[in-house]
Amino acid sequence: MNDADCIFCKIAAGQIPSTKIAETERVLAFRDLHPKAPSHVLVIPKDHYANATELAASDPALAGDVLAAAAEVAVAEGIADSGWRLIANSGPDSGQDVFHVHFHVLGGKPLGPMVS
Ligand code: D5M
Repeated sequence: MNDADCIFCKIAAGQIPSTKIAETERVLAFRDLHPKAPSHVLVIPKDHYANATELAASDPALAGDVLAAAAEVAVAEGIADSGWRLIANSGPDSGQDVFHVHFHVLGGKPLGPMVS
């Protein structure tokens, strides 16, 4: 499942470069282009789902794989013990900019309040 106009589909297909952190058959983790913390990694399913609502409803097993990958990224980034944040903006009020579901793994400094 793929969307020809989707930038994260293109990253998953290797058509646009990214700094990969981890990859499995169905999941990819790569560094955010505009990091908001010392560690800022995006974890995506390679298949196209617009947001977390759609992913969870369509393929809960894949949603679990993405969560497990995010936790592995936190370990690999050395932030599992100090603390890290997992965010999936989903839908208009969230400020989601890229409409291919992605989970932000953030850490490496005290992150402050979650919602401003
Ligand atoms: O977050 C979308 C995030 O996607 C935002 O933090 C920038 C990031 N982004 C956009 N294009 C790229 C590329 N090409 N590589 C890496 N990261 C990228 P949202 O939750 O939708 O607001």
